[in-house]
Amino acid sequence: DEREALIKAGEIARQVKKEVVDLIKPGAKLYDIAEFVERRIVELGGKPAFPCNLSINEIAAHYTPYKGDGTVLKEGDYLKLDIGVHVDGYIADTAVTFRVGMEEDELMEAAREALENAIATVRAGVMIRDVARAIEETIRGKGFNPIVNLSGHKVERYKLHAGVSVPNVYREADTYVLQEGDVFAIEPFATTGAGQVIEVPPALIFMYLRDRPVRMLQARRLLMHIKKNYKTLPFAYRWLQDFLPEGQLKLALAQLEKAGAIYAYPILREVRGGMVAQFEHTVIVEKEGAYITT
Ligand code: MET
Repeated sequence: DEREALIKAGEIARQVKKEVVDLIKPGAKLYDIAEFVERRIVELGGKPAFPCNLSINEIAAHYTPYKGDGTVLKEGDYLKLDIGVHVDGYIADTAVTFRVGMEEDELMEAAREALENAIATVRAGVMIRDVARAIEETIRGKGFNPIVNLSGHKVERYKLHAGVSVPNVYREADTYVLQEGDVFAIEPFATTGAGQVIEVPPALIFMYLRDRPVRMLQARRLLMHIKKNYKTLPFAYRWLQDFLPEGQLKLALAQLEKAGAIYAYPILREVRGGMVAQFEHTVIVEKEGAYITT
């Protein structure tokens, strides 16, 4: 059933997080890490719910390598590894931050403790703003800034972002009351910067939105391929690099985006270039607490 699939997806995510630790070292290629993560997810009986996100330093989220990407880890880098697994559409979304070749520092600790404190507030009947307050107070209490325009999110079957957000800051208006059985991805982001992200090109991650007419034959073929293979979940540019040659692929994706058939996720960078740390778990809301699936 539903809960079983959520739990299985979470177990796979947890296992892959454990295995990937050995790959995180200076000189490692982001491409190899992403391919390892996604291959292991499949070998363990799941599917990627979204491309393995590997975002370094001031990049907060939504970077995923492409074929030919030469990016390597350097000692001291803050690497956010954000993993998504689904089993029959039931999603586990989890993230950790590594400091390459170094121990956890206070910035990472702020994000990690914010996640712990946020989860400690979760139970049916609690308002989102109370979860958000725990995040904000923990991060500010350690002298860092929460990122105001990033948030956790409700998760539903084949829907990674199901409408309700869990911000990193307290806002009076966030009065949604957690319901027993709700699934939420909670993901505090702490930064040494101003606490805001901006979108920067290129987009390396996309998501199917709706069927739209497009002129280019290859774009129509691509849209059918995307819909069939990834449904309504985000997919990587990398996953399509064998489907079409680079020039055609870029043109087709641009046309599909312009037509409103797909959504493009640009890379998210801290506005002042501050370092960013993130920790994330997926939880099922219960009467007396939270069941952490990841
Ligand atoms: N887990 C991240 C998020 O929820 C990345 C998904 S891929 C766009 O936004």
